[in-house]
Amino acid sequence: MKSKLLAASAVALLLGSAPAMAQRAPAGAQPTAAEAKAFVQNAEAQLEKVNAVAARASWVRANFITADTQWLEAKASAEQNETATRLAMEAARFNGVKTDPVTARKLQLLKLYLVSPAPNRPGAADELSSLLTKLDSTYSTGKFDFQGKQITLNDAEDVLAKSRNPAELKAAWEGWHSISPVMKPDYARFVALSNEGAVGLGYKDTGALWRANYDMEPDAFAAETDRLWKQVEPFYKNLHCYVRGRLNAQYGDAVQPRTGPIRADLLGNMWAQQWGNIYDVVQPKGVTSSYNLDDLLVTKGYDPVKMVRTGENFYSSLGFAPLPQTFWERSLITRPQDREVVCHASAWDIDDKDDIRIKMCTKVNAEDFTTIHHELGHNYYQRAYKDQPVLFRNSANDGFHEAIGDFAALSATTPTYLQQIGLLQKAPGAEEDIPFLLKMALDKIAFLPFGLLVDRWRWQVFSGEVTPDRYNDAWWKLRLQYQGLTAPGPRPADAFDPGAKYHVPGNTPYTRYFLAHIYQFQFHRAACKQAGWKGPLHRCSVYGQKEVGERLNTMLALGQSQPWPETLKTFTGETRTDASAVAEYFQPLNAWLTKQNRGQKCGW
Ligand code: X8Z
Ligand code: ZN
Repeated sequence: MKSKLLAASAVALLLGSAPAMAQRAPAGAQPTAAEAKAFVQNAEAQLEKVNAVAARASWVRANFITADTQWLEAKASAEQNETATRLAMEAARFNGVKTDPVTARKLQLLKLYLVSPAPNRPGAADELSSLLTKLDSTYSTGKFDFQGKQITLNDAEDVLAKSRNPAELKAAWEGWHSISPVMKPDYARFVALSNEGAVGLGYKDTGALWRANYDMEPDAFAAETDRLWKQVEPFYKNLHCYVRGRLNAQYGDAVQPRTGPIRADLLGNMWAQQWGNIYDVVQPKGVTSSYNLDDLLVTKGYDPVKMVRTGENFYSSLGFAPLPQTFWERSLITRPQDREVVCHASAWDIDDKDDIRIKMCTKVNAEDFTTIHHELGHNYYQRAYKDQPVLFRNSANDGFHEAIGDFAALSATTPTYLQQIGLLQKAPGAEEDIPFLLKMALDKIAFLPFGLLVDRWRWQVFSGEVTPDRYNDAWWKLRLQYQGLTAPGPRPADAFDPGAKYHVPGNTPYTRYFLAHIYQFQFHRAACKQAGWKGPLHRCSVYGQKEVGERLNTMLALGQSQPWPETLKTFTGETRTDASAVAEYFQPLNAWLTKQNRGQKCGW
């Protein structure tokens, strides 16, 4: 299945079609460049057909989870998988043929089209698709008993964000993690099938297939992520050290010791991936923030639709056309009470024309204000590249797709902007830089190790280095190594904690978010420069900057038509992923944290 978080995939109907048969060369003869070109054209037409069905089946299942919609999605997605896998295999016929560069790139991308290609044998695609639909549905309908009531992930997330009672936090955390052990056998079976499919396409395993989609060798990409992590690790360690000290002050040694790892349920988020919700606990002593975006949204009477309208308005200010009427008619913006849905936020492109939608169970708070900008970023990207050929209708690499909306939110959460749109009476001055940057770092810097480790775990699982009996131990080894975290208590023998994070049962690669947390600052720095901004990076907002919008759209419209470094260059002038913009943005905070941590034994 293609990544549903961005676009519901394509499925090919192929009924009776004989793909590129007419152009096939006689046995033994080397196919020609013209035949290769005709083959990809035909392949794109087939993909478009299957996608049209799979996208709608996925949308319906995600908006109405029943046994029947799961059956329909699995069937459509199996057809899509079979088609794309068959086409990728057929493409091998043109290995070594000297084609034009566009055709060569498309042949390459055809092999990378699916997140998990199915093995090429009868029944395998059906089995793989059914497993994925079931895993995703199990996650999305997960509930557990909490204080005598059955609660959902949405409810549990509120507890994690707001409660300051460690026993309650632990219960909500452990409760949610009780929904995933049942997934483990299905996940192990899925890994085996997906690997078999990846090997059939010439990759070592599914992890290698995922790492192959960055215009470089898979091993070179893994090394790139190591290099980037080394760039940002010192900032994370500094933040970890400071936050641990404040948690110790709040909860005492018995709950959060002054040294060693942090207890994962104390950080305001179910996965401890963004820590902004505990700002009140860790805020700098003696400096108060004059505003709180959670409260402003509520007191100014924002509702979920108004939050989305506000997001749209930000993009319109950059010159992007308004969202289509169908966006408002077809999107799911709040959690329905009468049926089961996939609440994990996503952006959809149903027809590669203008049927773009979001699906999220929006709450009126700062986190979802940012998430709305994030999702809309996907939609504007999808719309920008819709006129590219099918195989180029994607972001430059998947990190770009995740970075666009976050880039917008970097401007759209500045006090200056909040004041411009009337949410905030008076924008604070430089005296509130540290509180502002700390809040941002709790989300953006805290995220980095998590963004890295989810796929570090999956890479090990797909390669066979970690077998099912070690799934959970390997997960916590990485949680400790990268994030410096520990579970709130001993884990049960059957625990499958990776399954309690959406993207694992949802089979969505995760390194993209790690990359996005670096790209968004590169984009922000470049955009602020284009806008002639001279002040500190964290105070810059590009709201209303049409020229920035135009240049952004130019980059987005390129889709995946060329190697991503060239695309990056069109907007930033840079050709490498580079965390120096992260460093620049957070420089004042990092210096402040270093001072706060003086005398502390940092690390774990
Ligand atoms: O999954 C998402 C988006 C949809 S692409 C809401 N994000 C990651 C997550 O929630 O784990 C955005 C930040 C990281
Ligand atoms: Zn996203």
